[in-house]
Amino acid sequence: MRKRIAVIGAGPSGLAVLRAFETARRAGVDVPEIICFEKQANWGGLWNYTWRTGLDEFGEPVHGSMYRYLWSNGPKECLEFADYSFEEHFGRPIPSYPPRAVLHDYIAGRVEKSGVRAYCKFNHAVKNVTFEPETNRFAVTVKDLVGDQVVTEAFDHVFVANGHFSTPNVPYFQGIESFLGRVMHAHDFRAADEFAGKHVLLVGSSYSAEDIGTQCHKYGAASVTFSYRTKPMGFDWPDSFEEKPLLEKLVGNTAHFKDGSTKTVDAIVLCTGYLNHYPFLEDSLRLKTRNRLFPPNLYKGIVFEPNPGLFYIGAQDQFYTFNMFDAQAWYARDIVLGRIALPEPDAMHADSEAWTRREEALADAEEMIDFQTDYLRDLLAPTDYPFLDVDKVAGLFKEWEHHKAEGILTYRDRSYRSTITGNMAPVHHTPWMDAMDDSLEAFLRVREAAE
Ligand code: FAD
Ligand code: NA7
Repeated sequence: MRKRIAVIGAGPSGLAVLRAFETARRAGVDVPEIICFEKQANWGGLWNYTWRTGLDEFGEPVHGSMYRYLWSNGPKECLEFADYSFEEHFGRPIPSYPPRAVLHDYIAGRVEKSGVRAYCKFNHAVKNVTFEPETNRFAVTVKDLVGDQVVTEAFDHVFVANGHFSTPNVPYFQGIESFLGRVMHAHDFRAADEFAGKHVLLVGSSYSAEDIGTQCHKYGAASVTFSYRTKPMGFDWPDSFEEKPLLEKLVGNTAHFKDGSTKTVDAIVLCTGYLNHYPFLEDSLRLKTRNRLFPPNLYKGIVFEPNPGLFYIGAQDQFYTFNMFDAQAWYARDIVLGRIALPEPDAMHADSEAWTRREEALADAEEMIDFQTDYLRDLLAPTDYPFLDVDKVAGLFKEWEHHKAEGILTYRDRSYRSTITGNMAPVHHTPWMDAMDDSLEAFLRVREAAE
């Protein structure tokens, strides 16, 4: 009987899986039947922007955490697919930091061209996954949101690709319930315009705080205050920014910080990260981890050791994104196709433990980049994924870190060389701080006019 695979989610991770199997199928390999269940109406995951927050039109939790005016926070050359360059998609080199719509177009273009839409069931939310030892198969229960029907089907493998930057981690701060202003988590942030003229407090000191803070500044916030738990971001911020230790309490609209200082603010955005959240998996199948570069009990960062028929794609914290999901998808595909043999459980665990131990000792961003680069190298070696020069990509990541340190408001004006085509990206026509229109048309059209 032909094997059946369920993929949960059609974001970049799920789409990588579809692309991996389709590439093998087109090369004449007999591949399993694949169904990708996606709860949104289209693919692209977080890159598929939604204005909604809270619950969607079907009462499902809104997946999207992306906001208007979001421009890539890393060079596109670091995430470029080895089998589909930006130049192939757009017909020419484009600048290094595209806005969200441009990246969505790129992700979608590759899968549209490879014809994998037929494998996707949109508006289908996975509700429950259990494992049946008698049949060695998974029972996947899915709700057709439009048809309002719930169906359970059997699969030999499940690929969990539901993303882990969607379910907010929301800590409590004393007095927050009495704060007379907007309080939200980054997950619900949609546009910085509402904060023009306002004093904004952002709790957290990672990517979301950094980017939402600079967005608020770009769109006219009166001041931006960050509050960190562990350490400040330490960028050379403009005068209207400050970094404070952890928020202790709110008294009315005044925030009190651990060092005894205070700041009266109009709005609070909790940039306190996300939970790896798999509410549809039975306990024995559920990965339990915080956001980290190597979650425990995942052989090669993908195979769920307690049940190796189950794969997780994109479950780790990410420097690398789209091309890492490809590397994972190709590796997992080759396990399913019998091209890569899984070792005994003890050997799998020893391997993943060595990675988690190494991760725990990482001291700074450069070491983290090297760590994830080595991880990719390990995954890529045994598969036929087209050559990806990870050493060059690692070099670009380090350049990017330096460029951010040199200017947190100007790093997006930089250009990098594609490791796939060898071509240098052109400089964008407008400095990022002045580029208020984030549409694909503006990004590409104005560029033409400027040529
Ligand atoms: P997602 O993109 O989250 O996709 C998961 C998919 O699973 C979604 O379509 C969702 O609807 C679906 N799904 C979830 N639950 C179910 C269910 N029960 N049933 C069916 N379908 C389900 N990365 C970069 O490379 N550059 C950036 O600039 C960048 N910016 C970011 C900005 C923000 C605000 C965030 C939150 C992340 C950013 N990222 C960025 C990282 C991002 O995680 C990846 O780029 C990528 O989107 C991850 O892909 P994914 O497929 O793993 O997850
Ligand atoms: P991250 O990178 O997981 O960072 C979460 C941040 O939230 C980090 O600074 C944490 O501080 C902070 N945090 C978490 N819990 C608390 C509490 N209880 N109190 C104070 N601060 C807290 O998530 P992001 O949303 O920034 O980024 C995720 C993705 O979105 C990323 O890919 C981006 O590109 C966009 P810590 O440093 O651990 O002390």
